[in-house]
Amino acid sequence: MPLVATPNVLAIVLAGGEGKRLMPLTADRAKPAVPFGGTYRLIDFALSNLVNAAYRKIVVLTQYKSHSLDRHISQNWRMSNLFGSYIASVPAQQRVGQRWYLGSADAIYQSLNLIHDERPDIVVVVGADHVYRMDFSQMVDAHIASGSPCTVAAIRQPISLADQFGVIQTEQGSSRIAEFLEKPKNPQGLDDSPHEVLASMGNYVFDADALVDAVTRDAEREDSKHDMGGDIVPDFVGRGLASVYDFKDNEVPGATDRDRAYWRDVGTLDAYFEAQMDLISVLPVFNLYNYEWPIVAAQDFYPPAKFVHGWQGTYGHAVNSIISQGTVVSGALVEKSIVSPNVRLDSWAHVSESVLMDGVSVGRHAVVQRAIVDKFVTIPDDTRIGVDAEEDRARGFHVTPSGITVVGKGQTIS
Ligand code: ADQ
Repeated sequence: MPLVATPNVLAIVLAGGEGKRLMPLTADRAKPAVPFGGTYRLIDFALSNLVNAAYRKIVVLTQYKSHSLDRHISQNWRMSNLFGSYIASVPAQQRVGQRWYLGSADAIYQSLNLIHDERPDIVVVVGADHVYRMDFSQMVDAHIASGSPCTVAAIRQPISLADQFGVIQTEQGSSRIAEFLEKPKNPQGLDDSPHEVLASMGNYVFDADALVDAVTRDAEREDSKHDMGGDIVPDFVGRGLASVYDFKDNEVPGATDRDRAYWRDVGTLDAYFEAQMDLISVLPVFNLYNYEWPIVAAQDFYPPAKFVHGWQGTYGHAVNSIISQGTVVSGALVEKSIVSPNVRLDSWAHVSESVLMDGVSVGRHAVVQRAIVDKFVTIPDDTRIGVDAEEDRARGFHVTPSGITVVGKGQTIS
């Protein structure tokens, strides 16, 4: 394939995952649409990274409960198609038969018309459910320099998490991938660090023709799950055609020593919760305020957040917290929490170490601690959430292994 100095790059964002481990937050929405950090959705990290890297031809492949994701993309990521720029959400269309996407590789296979139409040199394929900053153009440069048709972005992770990732072994002294095991049970640690593995980040760069060939062959295979990590990458590796791109070589402008090479898979409720608790620590590892590589938040037109005295002169205040626009803290105390737009907190309410999503209302004297409360839940006066795990389970709330109570969208609380 002739590679030109500035290759024509098409970006494909895989956004069709169910995110079962984030239930109940994914009961009603796709995982990439799960709200994060007050005013973001998980997909905003991948899209911001692509746009900041000056990639402007982006298709988002959606499938599972995609309504709120589609709406989010059309409202917040509309791009003028000047000079051929676009961010388009593409739902599963059953182009190759009466079935929805099987796995992520099938999603690409069923959308090959997009590649045929765009005729890119390079296709960047990224997941939509991680929190990080990454300049994909540096990975594309490394891909071209390596001469491999397939490049996999990788980061070191604790060996205890290996069964959640594709684990990579490279040839000695080379970036060529010798072995790729998808979610292995007993992987080998790294030579220089036995307690770590080199994990795939689920981000790939392909020569376009090689990707088309691989997903087309894969579609014929009956023993395939049609999965990028489980089938397509191992196919390239088996043919000796895959290289690794080490995420620690990626430098985004404005990064601090603390957040350089920060990457979080927020695929479990506990990881999702912890990543948000990091944001509200005094010195967070991940810096939302790096405007040199902005992460674009939802563009809603709410009034500013407001803090007022409530009943009997109660003091409305918040500390070590993110409070989003449209929220009114009336005589309540908020500590170490993420409060999304349009939340109401009433007198004597005490919210700590919690994530409250859009439109939640917290009544008088209510106590909410170590909890995630999904959109538009009304917490009546005097209610306790996150105080007694047994009580929470009995009321039908989910309690995570580390004791975080999750109240799903639309759950009623008595
Ligand atoms: P997982 O995240 O477990 O592992 P998967 O569930 O396929 O893999 O999700 C990857 C991305 O594809 C997500 O953004 C998801 O939303 C999307 N997706 C899944 N099925 C899809 C479908 N049918 N249509 C469209 N999009 C779909 C992957 C890799 C591992 C790697 C981890 C890193 O397989 O090798 O280590 O990501 O987190």
